[in-house]
Amino acid sequence: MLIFHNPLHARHAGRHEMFRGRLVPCHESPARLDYVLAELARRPVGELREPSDADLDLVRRVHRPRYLDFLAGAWQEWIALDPDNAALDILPSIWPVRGFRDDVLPVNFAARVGLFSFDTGSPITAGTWEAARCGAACAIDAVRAVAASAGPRAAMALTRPPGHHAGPDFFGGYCFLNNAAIAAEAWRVAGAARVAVLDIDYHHGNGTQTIFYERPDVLTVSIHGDPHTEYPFFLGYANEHGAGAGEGCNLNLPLPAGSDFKAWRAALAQGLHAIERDGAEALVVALGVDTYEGDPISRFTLKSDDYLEVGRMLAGFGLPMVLVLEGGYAVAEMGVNVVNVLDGIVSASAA
Ligand code: Q9C
Ligand code: ZN
Repeated sequence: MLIFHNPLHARHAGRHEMFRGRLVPCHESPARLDYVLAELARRPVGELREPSDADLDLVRRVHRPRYLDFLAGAWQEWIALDPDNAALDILPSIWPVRGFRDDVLPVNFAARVGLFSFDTGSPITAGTWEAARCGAACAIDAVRAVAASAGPRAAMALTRPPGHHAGPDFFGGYCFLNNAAIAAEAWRVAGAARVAVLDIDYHHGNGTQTIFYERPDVLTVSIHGDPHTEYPFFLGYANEHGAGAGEGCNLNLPLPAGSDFKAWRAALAQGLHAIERDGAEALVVALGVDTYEGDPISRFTLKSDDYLEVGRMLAGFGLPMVLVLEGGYAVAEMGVNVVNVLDGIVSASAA
């Protein structure tokens, strides 16, 4: 297995997210990826590679130019307001909710931070754009490797910040560029007629769903904590099936908080069955390991060994596959859980 990792990931290092009226340390930290790399050093289930530069034309097929321009320049604007801002994260303070216009582009910086965001948990820092751009490059290169005729059957984009909550022109949920969506788009451009995105992060992949909601060529499937009680609350319900030309091309499989591996595995089998019926030629897996029993912000109860079985089920499905790292906040256990998925894939493929 080829593993494209993001050497610039630590340039995105948020200090604080808002929780119940307080600024608390960010759950989404550089240490997360360092633990995965350390476990890969112990158990080399794949070959590590650095990505080339991101193909921004491809990124622009997923994200709107006005949003990319904002992300690329946000930090410079922030410190131009006040040089002392360099010691602080950018967080939003106002949003255009129902009744406001979202087609205007205010000059005011705080107004644009709010226009392009949906929560107070996703700080922009000095290196957020560079880290996110290099992460997108990992996703693109992973697809190009697998799509090549003599390529491997599976590759991984091992990166942070994660991506699946980021939409066409918004960030949130610790996500800025939607790496899984960019991977799916890269696969369409590389010639796959139909692509499926299977999102197994604990949280609904609202950004990915929104990006492809009206498109018939990309099936989006997400297994996640029921949004009646779980983040992101305002999308991810079972009755969201896609719209227009994309009607029938979105499947949400919400499970109650507290669900165990038995219930989760049944949902995975159902999701894979839907992908098989759809006729997708390629699979993008948005891999979050915040389904783990010890995750500090999530409420499923998967155990570390279960991730070996997850990998075997994905490999057994047989489609060419690119995995993209999403969430997982039990930082010290994160390496074992991610590498277990890869180990499961590699051992099943060798068998
Ligand atoms: N007090 C991903 O897993 N809210 N994002 C957490 C914790 C945000 C998760 C609140 C959760 C976002 C990629
Ligand atoms: Zn998550």
